[in-house]
Amino acid sequence: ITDTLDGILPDSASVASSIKYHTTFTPSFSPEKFDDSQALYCATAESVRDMLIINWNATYDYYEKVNVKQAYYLSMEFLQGRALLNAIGNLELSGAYAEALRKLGHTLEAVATHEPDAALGNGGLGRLASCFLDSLATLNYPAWGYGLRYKYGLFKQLITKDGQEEVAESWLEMGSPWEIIRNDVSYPVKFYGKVILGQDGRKEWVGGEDIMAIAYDVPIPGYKTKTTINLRLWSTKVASESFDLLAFNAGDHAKAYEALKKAEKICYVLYPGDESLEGKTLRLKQQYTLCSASLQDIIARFQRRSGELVDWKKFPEKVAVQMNDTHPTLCIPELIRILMDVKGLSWKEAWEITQRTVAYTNHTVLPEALEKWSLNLLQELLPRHVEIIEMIDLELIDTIVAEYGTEDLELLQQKLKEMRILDNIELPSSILDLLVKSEEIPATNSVEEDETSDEAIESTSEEDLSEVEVAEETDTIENKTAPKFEPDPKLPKMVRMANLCVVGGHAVNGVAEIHSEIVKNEVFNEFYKLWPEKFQNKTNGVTPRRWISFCNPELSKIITKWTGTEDWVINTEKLIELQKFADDEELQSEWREAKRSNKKKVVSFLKEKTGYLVSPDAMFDVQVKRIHEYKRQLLNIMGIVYRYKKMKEMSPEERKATFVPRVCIFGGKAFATYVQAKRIVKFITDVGATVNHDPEIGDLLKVVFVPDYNVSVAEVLIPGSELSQHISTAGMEASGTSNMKFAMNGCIVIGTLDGANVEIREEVGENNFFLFGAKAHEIAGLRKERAEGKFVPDPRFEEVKTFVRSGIFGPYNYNELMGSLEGNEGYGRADYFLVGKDFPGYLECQEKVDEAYRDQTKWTRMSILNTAGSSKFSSDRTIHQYARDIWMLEPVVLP
Ligand code: 26R
Repeated sequence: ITDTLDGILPDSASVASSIKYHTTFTPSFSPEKFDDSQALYCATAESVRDMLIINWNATYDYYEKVNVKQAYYLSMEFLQGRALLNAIGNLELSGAYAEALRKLGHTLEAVATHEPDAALGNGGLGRLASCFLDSLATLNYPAWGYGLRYKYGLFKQLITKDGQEEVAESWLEMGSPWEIIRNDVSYPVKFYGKVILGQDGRKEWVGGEDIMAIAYDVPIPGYKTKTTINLRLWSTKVASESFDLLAFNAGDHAKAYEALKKAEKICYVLYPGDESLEGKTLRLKQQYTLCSASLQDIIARFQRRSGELVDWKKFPEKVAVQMNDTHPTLCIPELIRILMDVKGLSWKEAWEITQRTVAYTNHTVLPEALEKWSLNLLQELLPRHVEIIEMIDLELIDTIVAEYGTEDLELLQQKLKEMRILDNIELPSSILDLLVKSEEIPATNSVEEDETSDEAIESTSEEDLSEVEVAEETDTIENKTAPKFEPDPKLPKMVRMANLCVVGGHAVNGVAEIHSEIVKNEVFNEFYKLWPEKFQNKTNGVTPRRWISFCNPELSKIITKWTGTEDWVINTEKLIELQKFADDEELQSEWREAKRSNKKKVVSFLKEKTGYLVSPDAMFDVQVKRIHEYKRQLLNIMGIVYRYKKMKEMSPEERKATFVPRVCIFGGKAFATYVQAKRIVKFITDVGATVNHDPEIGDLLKVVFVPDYNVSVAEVLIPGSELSQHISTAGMEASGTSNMKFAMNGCIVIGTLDGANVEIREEVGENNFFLFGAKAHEIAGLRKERAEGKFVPDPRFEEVKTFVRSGIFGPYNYNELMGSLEGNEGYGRADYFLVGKDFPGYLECQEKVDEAYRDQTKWTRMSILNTAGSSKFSSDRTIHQYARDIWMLEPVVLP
């Protein structure tokens, strides 16, 4: 294996001897288990790790030596999945490893299945981060990921008779061969305490609670390159001085243990429940730990590489920090804090450096997912950061006042209300003074106004306030001279993290064209008007290594044959070549054969996981993604119920003539406290239980819910799917990334004009995409129409709801679920997601799908054209754009 040091790829004999070496000398399992393929997995992984370490070190040393500019991708989620086949594939050692294991009496595929998924993420955002790391390494960009090393990844989903149940997933139980603990890389992270004025007039944050963050490095190999970058994950432990040895020795073990637990629990789970104050505090501690440890590390590296002369102004020339959504927003005040309080820079210098360094990606426009933190909680936990956030807010207020002037105070008030970082928090008195003076009102009045501006506001009673409101409504002249820039004491004081990101960063991007338009024109429109140059689009992408080459070797072989090169794995433009052969009979038959073979793998997989045996002759129709109302799994299952009902009404002959046999596959996790999503899971499994056991239906329709959907399940399902559903209410799915993976693997999308669907349809051609549904710009009007009672549902929709309510799918009460699709009082938002509105269009579109599938030549052509048209959706393209437009980063190839 050490041959790798000289750039020589080991052959199968040296691979086999390395594996044997590790079965003996890597003591993470007992020797009597030599033959166990679990143990063999560990030894195989260890032998791969050796090579990764060699390449990791070479990459790191070179970056140190030439002092490169580095990008840092900060993310609360990395959804890595399994690493073994990916690493072996990237190292171009698939052949050698397969052969070595064969000699040892095993297969590489079987050995690989012993690896637990590293599920340190929820869904799209986390998987995107992992695809980005693969592209960064492959394209030789000096970049690192920073995240948290959660002890329990995302929960494991069990499907029981009650629907979804969650159990802890302890992915580290067997240890992870892919991580390297760095006991020498650790940083203190502080919470609580207070701010004092220290020496040199600098602010100092003292007291409070200290923990330590320790680095675990996960090597990320690039494809066909020596470049191996780093995913640095922080784990937390007690700072040794916080361990109460005195108490422990006095026998008060519980007390001594307290600090220990407090520190360690920060990295227990991803997204701990945040309904309680404890939960909220824990989440904030997680976010701050990620930001603080990563920035201390980045700054230490910058300083070390700078040598004797540290020029802080050069920091943005050496460092780019990308915030993956708002979760790492605290980077902004943390960087400023370190630069000012620790390094002694001025506010102006620190603020400028920070803005030039950080950038923000938005991944959702759902209002409930736009993070806000309570000012009180932040104040308590991070007092110095709140001071800094107040300074940033003040800068912003100045900008807004400069932009809109003080002529029209109502306009100004409205702008401040919409844009400020601090929500529902009094304006600083200096600004209030200015506003009052600008109105040239009598001095006496001005004094009064001044008094109410600060502390006095807190004591304003509710009656006073309602008077104010009345006065405002009447819009009198007095009102114009004394507008109320006062907070509402009934509402909590909050910090809007997204606003902080937009103000504190030099770039803001959405993740698909339509989403970036919504970001500019709706969500952050006020900021867009102020700084149009900050706003960008970076359409998401996925790595073609994991998502075609490694998960679909059969299709890959065909692609290589027909494009005449393996280059498409790194240069997906080559896929376009396939267009020429879309009607070629030979390609068509090879293409169908590969799909069929992948479908057979899905058949055995489903049998093993669910007990259902499905026919590979049926169309495989798949919707796998997080369960969410906006993603409309309900629309899909309501369509299936309609299909089932129609089948039941027909004679066997008519049934066969009308419908193409389908296997409808669902998968996805519902957030543990998301009641409506869990009802949807239950509903799907109940429909499956009825339909799948109906002898009249047989293979014409099967409905299967795959439990515990994750990256490795996706790697089996996607290559074996034919139709894939991306049917969110238009305007609500920021991008979607599995839609890209499906298209690459020759699955045809049925979808709305939402997220990246829009661009996929453009690329693969509208004839090769099944489109339906309301458009994003129509949604608001449609919701209004509904609210006014003007919406008349399609009789087929009413028919399905009645059918469901009849109890045909078992004793569970579906009233609430069906009610959410109506305007019923008490059921909330009156089909907010417009399932009823899009239902008829969806049914008609599904009829077209059946029709297309009957003509297998036509279908195969569509399938080929999907793969051929998916070249844009490689994360390599996305990463090049980030590097060029946001990070100003150049590739660095190791000598
Ligand atoms: C902390 C909490 C408020 C929270 C909100 C939202 C935590 C996590 C999320 C996940 C969101 C941001 C997410 O995963 N968004 C998805 O990002 C993908 C990658 O850009 C998109 O493809 C996908 O459309 C979007 O939903």
